Amino acid sequence: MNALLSVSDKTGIVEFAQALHALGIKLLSTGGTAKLLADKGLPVTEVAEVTQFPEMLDGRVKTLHPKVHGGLLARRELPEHMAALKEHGIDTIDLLVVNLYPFEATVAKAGCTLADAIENIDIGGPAMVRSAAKNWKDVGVITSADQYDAVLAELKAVGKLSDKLRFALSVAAFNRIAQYDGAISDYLSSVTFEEEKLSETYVPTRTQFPGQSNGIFTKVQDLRYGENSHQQAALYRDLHPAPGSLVTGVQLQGKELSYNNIADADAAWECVKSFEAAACVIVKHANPCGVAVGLDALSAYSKAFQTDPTSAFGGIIAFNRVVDGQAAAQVSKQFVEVLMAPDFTAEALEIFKAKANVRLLKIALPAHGGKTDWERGRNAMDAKRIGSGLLLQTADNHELSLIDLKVVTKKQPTLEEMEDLLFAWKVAKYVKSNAIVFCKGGMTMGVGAGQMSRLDSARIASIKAGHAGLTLQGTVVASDAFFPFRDGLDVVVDAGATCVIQPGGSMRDNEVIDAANERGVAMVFSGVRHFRH
Ligand code: 93A
Repeated sequence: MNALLSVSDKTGIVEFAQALHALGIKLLSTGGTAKLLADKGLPVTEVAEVTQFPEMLDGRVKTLHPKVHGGLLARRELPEHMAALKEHGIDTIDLLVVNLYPFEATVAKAGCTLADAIENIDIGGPAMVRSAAKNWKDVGVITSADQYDAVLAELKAVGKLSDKLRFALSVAAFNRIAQYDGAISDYLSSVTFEEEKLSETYVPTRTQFPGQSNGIFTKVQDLRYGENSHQQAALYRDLHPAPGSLVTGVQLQGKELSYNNIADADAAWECVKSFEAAACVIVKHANPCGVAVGLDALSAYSKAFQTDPTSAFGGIIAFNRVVDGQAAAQVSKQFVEVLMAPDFTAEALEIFKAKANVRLLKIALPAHGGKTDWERGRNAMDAKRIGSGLLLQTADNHELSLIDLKVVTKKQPTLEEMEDLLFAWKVAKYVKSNAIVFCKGGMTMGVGAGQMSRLDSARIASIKAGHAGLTLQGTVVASDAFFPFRDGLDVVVDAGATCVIQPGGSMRDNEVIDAANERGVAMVFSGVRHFRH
């Protein structure tokens, strides 16, 4: 048996080669890899010796040779293939170990020149991987150090690889090549071509579309079904997920997450992680049905639950604080589908053990005070599938601060109201449009979501508050987009709101401001809209 080893990332390669050698497998290798193995005392033949052709063009041509590809591609069961190998003095290559030039890591470095990026496009490596993966019936192809153990285990046990493992390795190899080519195409498409600047030291300007690994996804798992049981589905994640995103979490217990669980969990998690104070978000059908901040997880949850106990049944709950025994005991009184938190105390875990179906997810929060959007765990892109197409946009990462607010009425909001306005505004961003969110004392008091008419969202929020036994007297209200007419404002003031936040920018802003003054309420403009469709 012959193995060809050609790796850029040399982690574990010496030990792996030693194990192959101990099994009597002959080692072939390219320049750098061969030198490392020879230095460790392993008998290794250089590919250049086999091809009788030196590595040339600064290593650009090392393995692109019929003696290599013939050895990889020949079908062992076809006598004419084997005769051709014999005629041309070619040995079979039965095991290929390749990892590619580090293109992704190179372009991820700040200040990477175009020349450096191009030089890190591997040609010979992927060519060999494709040859071996195509001929999976006869060749085992290893494209990651993670696979060394499984391959050695089979070789040691039965002296050869099973069809099953060779096929799995082939699939993994083609996935890796697709990912690699995706990274190259993604990078090159992001480069703004500036002819006048081209030189060896030119660091290209890159546009955001497509950018930074967007468009390159890896499959996490197949899901049992999609939004409905007749739909197939799988979960993919960005090649480089933002720190603190849902896909970086680990499931500690509970049934497998469903498609809808994941969609709702993401909505809850994205919302809860936007708060610095201890917060709890309860989501149903992709909309928050209770959000609150409090002194700790327990108090935030107790407030959030009050908003809409009926909808909270079977909800998806997210915390941005460690869930302790007290919070766990309270939460476990309700039926919950998924529970997310940065961590759970041992006491909390013990309580949930009795509820084996509850899916517990532990997700690290992104670091506060990160310098870049990335470090702060902000997602770069947002995508929506349309019939045979894809809508891409940068994610809605806008954050409002006090100085952005413009009071447009005679009445000024109180300090307390200002705080609630900012809270309500934050929540409204995560509610499907048209969104109307009543709040008071750091909790949602009524949420109207996803209606085609803003008026209906306002009415529904107020009806729901009534059902929950809450009064909207003295609440603040956030509207994710402007009121086109005064009627929407009248509905929320009739319901009890005394203070309103909305983007402003309507042709009839004056009519709405006059109405607010007439009704004696305060109104502030945020200057930004948060549609979420
Ligand atoms: O420059 S290449 O595109 N041309 C080749 O013919 C070739 N053959 C192997 N890159 C090539 N490789 C790559 O070299 C492998 O994919 C691997 O990443 C690397 C190992 O080189 P060395 O053994 O010299 O460190």
